[in-house]
Order: sequence, then C-alpha cells, then structure tokens
Amino acid sequence: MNNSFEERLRSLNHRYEELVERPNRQKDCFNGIFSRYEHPVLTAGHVPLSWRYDLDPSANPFLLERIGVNAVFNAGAIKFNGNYVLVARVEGSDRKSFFAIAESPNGVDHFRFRPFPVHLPEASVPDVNVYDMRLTRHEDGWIYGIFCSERKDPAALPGDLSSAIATAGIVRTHDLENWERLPDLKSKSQQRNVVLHPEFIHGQYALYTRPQDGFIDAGSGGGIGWALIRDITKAEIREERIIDPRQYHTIKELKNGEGPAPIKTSKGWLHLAHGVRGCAAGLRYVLYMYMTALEDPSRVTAQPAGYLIAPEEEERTGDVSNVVFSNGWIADDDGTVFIYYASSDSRMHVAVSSIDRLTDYCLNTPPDQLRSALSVKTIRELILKNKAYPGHP
Ligand code: M1P
Repeated sequence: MNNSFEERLRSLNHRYEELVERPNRQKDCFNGIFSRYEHPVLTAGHVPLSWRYDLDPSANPFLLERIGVNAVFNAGAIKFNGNYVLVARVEGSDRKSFFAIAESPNGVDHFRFRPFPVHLPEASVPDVNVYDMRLTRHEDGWIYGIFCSERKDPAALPGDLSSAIATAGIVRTHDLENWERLPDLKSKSQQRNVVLHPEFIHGQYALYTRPQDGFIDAGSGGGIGWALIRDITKAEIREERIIDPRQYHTIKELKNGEGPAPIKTSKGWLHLAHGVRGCAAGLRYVLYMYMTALEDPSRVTAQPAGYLIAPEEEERTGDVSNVVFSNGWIADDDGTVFIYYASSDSRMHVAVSSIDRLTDYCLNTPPDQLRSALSVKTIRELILKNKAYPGHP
C-alpha cells in the first residue's frame, strides 16, 4: 500500500492490459450443441481505468478508485463494421446501471470498451435505472434498442422504498453512437424483456413482450407475449397474446422472457429465452430455445425439453447467484452463432454453436411431456432404438 502514484498507475495499467489482451480458448464440447469458453468475455475489470480513477496526481495522490463498478452483464449484441459489439449493462457500485459498448475483432476475446459510456437520452419522466438492451437491426433501416426502464412506483405506500414500475424504453440509432429516444412503450401491465422482431408483420412492427403484474412477479402474466404495433414512434400494445406460456413443473414455471431478437433460418426462427423456477436456494434462471414458423413468427413449431444452458462452476455464484441470462447473440454469415450470456448478474460469457446445430437441437430434441413417466418412456424408446447399433456404447 506504500506504492508511489506512478508505480500504482503502472501496475493498474499492466493488470488491465493483461486482462483485456488475454486469449480465450474454447472448452471441450460434451453435448455437441455448443461450446463454452474458458474465461468470461467482459467483467467489471474490463471497464477502463479512466472511468474509475481520477488520474490527476495532485487531486488523487493515493490513486484511489473514485467510481466503483460492481458488475458488467446482460449485454445486447450486434455485428457492426466487422466487429462483434456488445451493449453491456454496466452497474456501478451505486447500483445504477447504464449502457456501454465493448467491441472485439473475433467475438471471443479482446473486448474493449469505447472511450465513453452510451449517452442515452432521458425520457420525459426520467428513468431511475436502465438495463438489458435488446438490439434489433430492423428492415426499416434503423437499429433499435429496447431496454427496461425502471422508476419508483408513484403509488407506493409511505416507507415502501422498493416498489417499482418496469416499462420498455425504446431508442434507435444508425451508428451506435447517436441514439434517438422514442416514447416508452405503452402497455396496460408492467413490461420487461421486450424484444423487437426484425421484420414487419402485416406491415406492422412486432414485439415479443413479457407482461407482469408486479415489478418482480409475473403474477397473471402468462409468459412470452406477442403484440403488433402500428407506429414505433408512439408504440402502444393494444392486443397481446401469449405465445410461449409458463408451465407447471418446468424450467419456466415462475417466469420466462425472450432473450435476443430471433435468428432467421431456412427452417424457421430460432429463439433463445430464459426460464425461471423457484427452489429452496431462491430463483434459478436457465436459458432455453424454441422455434417459430417462418411465415408466422408467433407460432411455436418446436421446443426442446428443458434448458440449453444452466449455470455451472463459477457461473453459479455472483450478485444474484444461480442465474444465466442472455439478451444478445450474433449469427455470422458462415452460420457460426455466438451466444453471449451473463452469469449470476455479474459477468459476460460466450458460447459458440452454429445455425445448423441449434436448428437440429430444436427440431430433434424431444419436447417436455410434463410427466416423469413420459420422460422415462422417451428414454426407453431411445435405448431400444440404440440397440440397432450394437457397436456403440
Ligand atoms: O436477476 C436475474 C434477472 O432478473 C430480471 O429478469 P426477469 O425480469 O425475467 O426476472 C432482470 O432484472 C434481469 O436483469 C436479471 O438478470
């Protein structure tokens, strides 16, 4: 602790560069569906030193950190000018989240933040907290970002400093630098995890929604919804129907929510979502997939049983433990899919797969039949089928 300002600065810079320059290696792929990577791709440590330290020796002779960063997670993702771009949720030690853009040339390591966090214009009623942006390159030519905007519940009783209202904030941009704020989505219920579909449907914008009664509880909100919007500059949900319902004794019993905007394939739209169930340890968030019809993205055509990604090893612990959450993925022209997911509301990871593998996974994994006996029946059928292949274990 007795280092001089210069020594400390040198060591901070060295540690920072070591972290950002660290190569990331693919781990073994046991299930054939996707591969994780050895290290997180983005952490609080990736936030530039100039955002956290006053580097003026006379104002900060001990070179103390002035602005703490708690976590970097839940990033939207897009390929832009050849780079893999994450619009991350950066949460300060003051609990305020904001957005910041980090880019990598290869999608798996060397992510560096742009010099400044995103300048997000405020709404007419200022947001208290903003997070979890989903990016959609829409066929109207804009890149949209839809995020959760949180404000204190004006109806909260005196002394209740926790009740809040979640609404969907909407911004759009052409360059990921200048963002135009549009009015928040109007909806009868609270909304989080709202995602814009990339194409017009019957000449209208289409949203995946997640109606909820309270700020935390979905309540009567039945699952992932679907709504058509006439004018995105005055977005209002008039009609909403549930397309992917919550279900008893599944991974999405308590809540679910659309992840990133779906990926178009020749066999339908690929969707990534999160499912939440309650257990003695609290809520458990996992990622699952489903597919919808090309001509009608609101019609579910396939849904494999269970989860695609569940928290494991270091992913299991963090600020909100036992959580994986994704609101960003990138499909490259060669069919590679980079799935960006956060663990335990603390850090960002990548898993790599391909459109062919994910499509095969969705179309050929048995669906959840909702009873133990039927799960056993499905396994027995597979074992019996495998008897035709005696050379295999
Ligand atoms: O803490 C886990 C996640 O909880 C919320 O997601 P949902 O609305 O589906 O419960 C969000 O606050 C999300 O940011 C967070 O990661």
